[in-house]
Amino acid sequence: MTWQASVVTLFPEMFPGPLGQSLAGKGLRKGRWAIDAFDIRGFATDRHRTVDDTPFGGGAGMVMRPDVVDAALAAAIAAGPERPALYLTPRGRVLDQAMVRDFVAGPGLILLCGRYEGVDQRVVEARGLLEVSIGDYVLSGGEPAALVLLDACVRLLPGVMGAAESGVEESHADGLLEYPHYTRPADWQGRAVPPVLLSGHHAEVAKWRRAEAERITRERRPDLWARHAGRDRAPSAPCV
Ligand code: 6GU
Repeated sequence: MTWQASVVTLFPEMFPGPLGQSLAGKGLRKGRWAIDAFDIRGFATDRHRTVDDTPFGGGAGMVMRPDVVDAALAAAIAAGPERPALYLTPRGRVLDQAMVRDFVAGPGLILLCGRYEGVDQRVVEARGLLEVSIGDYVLSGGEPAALVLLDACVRLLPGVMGAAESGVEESHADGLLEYPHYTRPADWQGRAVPPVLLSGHHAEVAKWRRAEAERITRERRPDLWARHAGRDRAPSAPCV
């Protein structure tokens, strides 16, 4: 089955963009996944092809009209199997690897990209859109966020990523950041590779890598470390 992404956007020419390159692009050409972009402007009904209007209550910027966005969403929904529909917004739930794994386990995604101040909230409610952010900073639109989210998904599809990376030993797969990597030369500018990696003792190498992954996670991401350390215990209170 082809994993299908349908993107609803004012900038359809941004897709597949970088995802047409490298392993994602190869996977696309092999039919492991597919992408179609729906131009929101094509669903405007007036002769000026208006997609936005001023916000009720006043304030800066423009808001994307619910009727126009909903018509574009309807076309995207009709273009494939029943899939989760996401609205990319900095107000959304912050994307993590567990969410990516869930998305990949399904038949694909519908991705609504906002521009301006965003989309009229009623279309988000009416279509049951899941609001997703890619991090705590602000982009000028949802399109780069959709590309990031799709990259994270597509690389996990069977037959997309190379045999070298199976996706189990990488950063975030087990809730830890990855250990550091080294290759030849063994001495470079007076800097030696950690000797254990040259020892040929596979169990010792595995132990060192595990310890490094834990140390780096503890030092750099205490938030991830706390979750990792607590994940085998039952939650003491309901998680919201
Ligand atoms: Cl999904 N959209 C925008 N516009 N900015 C963001 C974002 C999304 N995620 C982080 N920043």
